[in-house]
Order: sequence, then structure tokens, then C-alpha cells
Amino acid sequence: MSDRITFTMIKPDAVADGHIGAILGKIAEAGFKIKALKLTQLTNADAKKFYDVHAERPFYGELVDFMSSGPIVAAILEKDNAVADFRTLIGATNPAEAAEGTIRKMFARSLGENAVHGSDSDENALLEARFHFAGRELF
Ligand code: 3AN
Repeated sequence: MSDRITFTMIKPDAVADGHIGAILGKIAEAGFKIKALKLTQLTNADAKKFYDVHAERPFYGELVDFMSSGPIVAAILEKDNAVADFRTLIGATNPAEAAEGTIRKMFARSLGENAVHGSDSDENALLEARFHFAGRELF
């Protein structure tokens, strides 16, 4: 399954703004099957671990504080070419640069509070999926 799954989070901004249903609708419309799904909240330590690859970036502290600031929706999604197709669906990191009709263009607040996460490789998709879900939560 490794080249057919990606991992996503609906971030605290989009959850607080009431966009869970609309975002899941866009994901389903685009042909992704939901393999796992939950509403949860990252602790500060969880967010630090999840974003460890960005530890040296200047926005790391801000990112960790934001990602642990409120509930998120975590999901594992399945589709052919899942990682690349999902990144196309969500759009550029900065919503100001995201294409019309993308999730970030429609729902993100800003570069830092950009509505959704999408894995950047098959390898990271598996690591991120395992970070958030136990085997028995996967369908
Ligand atoms: P993407 O989520 O599009 O893969 P990354 O991996 O470069 O983008 O960044 C991870 C997350 O860090 C982004 N989703 C965004 O929330 C945050 N981020 C990225 N660049 C900045 C920045 N310059 N200032 C604040 N937050 C940022």
C-alpha cells in the first residue's frame, strides 16, 4: 500500500473555522478513500516530534505552538499516486500563491495557518501515518 497512501491533518485554523466537513468533501470528491480518521489534539511534545525535520527553520517554534493550539483532524487517505495528487489538491504552502479551487486557496488563513498538511513523500506518508494511528485504527 506504500505508494497508494498519504497522510493529512486538517489544522487547528480550519477546524476552528468550521471547515472539517467541506474539506473532507473536497477530499472525497477528488477520489481519495479514507483509510483512518480521527479528531484529536497534539501536545506540544507531539508537534515537536512530528515537525522535527523543520527544527532548524526559523518558523519551527511558531509552527509547533500553532499545531498544538487546538484540535486537528488526522487521516490516512488512499488513491493511486496519493502523495502527489493530494499535494495538487491542497495547493501551494502559501495560500496567496495557491491555485484557484485548491483547499488552501479556499480555506487557509495564512502561510503559517494553512488549513491542511499533506505528506511530501511515500516514505514520510508511512512514518506520519504510523505516528498518528495504531494498526487497529486503519481500515
Ligand atoms: P508544506 O506543508 O506545503 O509541505 P513545508 O513542509 O515547507 O510546507 O512547511 C511545513 C509547515 O510549516 C507549513 N504547512 C506551514 O504551516 C509552516 N510554514 C512553512 N513555511 C513557513 C513560513 N515561512 N512561516 C511560517 N510557517 C511556515
